[in-house]
Amino acid sequence: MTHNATHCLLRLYEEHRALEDYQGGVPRWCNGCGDNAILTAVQRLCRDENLRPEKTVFVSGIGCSSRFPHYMKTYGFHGIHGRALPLAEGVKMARPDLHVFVNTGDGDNCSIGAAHWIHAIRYNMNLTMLLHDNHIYGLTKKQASPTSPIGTKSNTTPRGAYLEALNPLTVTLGVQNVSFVAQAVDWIPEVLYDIVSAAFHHKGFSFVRVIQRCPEFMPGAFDTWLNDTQKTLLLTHDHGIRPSVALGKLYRNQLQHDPSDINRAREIASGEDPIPVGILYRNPAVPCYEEIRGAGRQRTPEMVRAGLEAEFDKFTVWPENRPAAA
Ligand SMILES: Cc1ncc(C[n+]2csc(CCOP(=O)(O)OP(=O)(O)O)c2C)c(N)n1
Ligand code: SF4
Ligand SMILES: [Mg+2]
Repeated sequence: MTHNATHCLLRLYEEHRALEDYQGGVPRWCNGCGDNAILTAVQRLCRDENLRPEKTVFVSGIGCSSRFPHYMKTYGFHGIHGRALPLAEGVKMARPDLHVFVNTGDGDNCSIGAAHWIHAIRYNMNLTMLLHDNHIYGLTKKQASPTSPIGTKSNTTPRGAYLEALNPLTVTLGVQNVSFVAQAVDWIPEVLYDIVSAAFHHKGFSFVRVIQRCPEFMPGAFDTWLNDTQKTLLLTHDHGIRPSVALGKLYRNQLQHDPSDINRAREIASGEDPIPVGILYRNPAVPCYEEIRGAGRQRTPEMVRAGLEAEFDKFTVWPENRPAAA
């Protein structure tokens, strides 16, 4: 065998990655925490897509769910509370060639980070966002979040949450330029994987809400859906999720939904009993901000400095003896 052929074979061998190639630190989440299922789905996706770890970034805010980047053997940025999206947008703007994922919680994204969320939808950058929605602030030990159902007893609402919960699906579907919205649950791994995969392949901002169990602070909160498969409305379509025969037999409450129909998506998103699971909306034709703005143009530090100097010069008050322009 020639040297070149050996080299090619070695490269092929090296470039086929296994699950372990994406497994970072040992997760510190509680036993039974739905975040574990989300991590598994994402690691499987990375392996199946053979993503290059050095070309993949996970960006998060603060919360139990936001510990996600530590558990991936890729690049990562464990950011500050509510700011996962602008950080991820900065990464994508500077390096559009990277695969950028965002992991955020219902508190992180829907409370302190809500303004960034709205604008991220409108900017439609090519990012995959996973909203780990356990209906509670987990890391800080049980405060009500915007998605806590009315009546939820917590440290901040000892007599029960006063307000109707915010619906992240209808919010997202209401914003200009929305291009991908899906809902998964941590306890149906097949659909969770298919949705994460569809979101990854979507060109634009893909918003995935994953209903995530928190046995520590919300025990039993999702039992209605877990105990009765009829309470789940599985959205199926040739352009959406196509469940396996076995899953189809288990989840018989199904609806053929064309994800290009935004009005129908909004109607379905409003329903909570049964809970819709699948792809609600997809429109790959919405332009991405980084393309409109020509992100990633190669600029040397000298070019950046010269551009800044020129901007500052516009506002300079020159002394009487202004030096003659060179
Ligand atoms: C500016 C700021 N305010 C408040 C906090 C405290 N804090 C940390 S995580 C968190 C809520 C996390 O909830 P969520 O995003 O739902 O994540 P989970 O732990 O449930 O995964 C809060 C309020 C903080 N770290 N920084
Ligand atoms: S507190 Fe809840 S969200 Fe946090 S790790 Fe434990 S089970 Fe998961
Ligand atoms: Mg939470």
